[in-house]
Amino acid sequence: MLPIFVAAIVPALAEPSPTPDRAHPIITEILYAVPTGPAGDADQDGNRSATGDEFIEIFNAGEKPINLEGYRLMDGLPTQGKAATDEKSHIDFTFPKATLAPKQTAVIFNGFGSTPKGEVGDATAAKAANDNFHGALVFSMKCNNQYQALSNSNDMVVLLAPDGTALQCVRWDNRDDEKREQANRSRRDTSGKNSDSTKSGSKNSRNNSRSQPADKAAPEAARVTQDAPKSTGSVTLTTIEGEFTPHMDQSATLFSPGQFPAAPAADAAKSDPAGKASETKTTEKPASKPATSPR
Ligand SMILES: [Ca+2]
Ligand SMILES: [Ca+2]
Repeated sequence: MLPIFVAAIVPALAEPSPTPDRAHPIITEILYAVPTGPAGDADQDGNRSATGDEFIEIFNAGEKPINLEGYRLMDGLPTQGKAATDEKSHIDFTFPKATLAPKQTAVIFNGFGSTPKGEVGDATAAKAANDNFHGALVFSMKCNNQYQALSNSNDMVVLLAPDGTALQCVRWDNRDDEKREQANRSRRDTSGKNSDSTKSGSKNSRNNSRSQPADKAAPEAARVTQDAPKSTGSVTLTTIEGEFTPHMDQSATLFSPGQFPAAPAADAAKSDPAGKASETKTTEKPASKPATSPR
């Protein structure tokens, strides 16, 4: 009897899931475009940094603790024979051993030139839950140059399982149609002159992820690929099954690192660190990036 039973349920289990797998962490919020002024101080270190305050939030939506060791966040996928980390401009963070409890979040800050408030782990070791961020496990990627950041106009974040499976890709493209077409034309010209896609997939490809076959490509390879909108604060899921929306639309605050789901708009002002950040008297540092940077 058992073999028949198993045969009957296997096809159902093999159906592809349209939503992220709860056995793994799920990307629930991304701050890729840090707001200007003191309100952009997402990591609560007293300074707003266009790069350092960027963050990615993941969430354990399942019923069991998840060991984060070996999970990896990247801003693209490695291609055959070439890691996406060849360039110093890429985001690439692999988690150390750390237990993410059910319903707990982890917040991974860019960390360039900044140190998030409270207990902060890094790629070598986790620290205790951080009460400044709703009890999240907080990490710093300790990015060491201003170009190691998420593009405000066109980029992606990919979460990989310890076995290398691309679990979830969240991408955005805020270029207008003309700029996108220009970039695609330029890419086609480049690839016409140079058939080695690994070479053409260098700096140029960072701005062409939708159609670029090189190191920033292949969001289609992820089990789940989601499009995120343009946003003046972070982009966030409202539910695990939902879509990414501007955080402001969800709770009238710019971001809520460590809190998922975001508080409803009525509660947001008293519970959200973004609200506190906007009241904190901080001196805004000029953006650390050149004015021409699209990030
Ligand atoms: Ca950015
Ligand atoms: Ca900061």
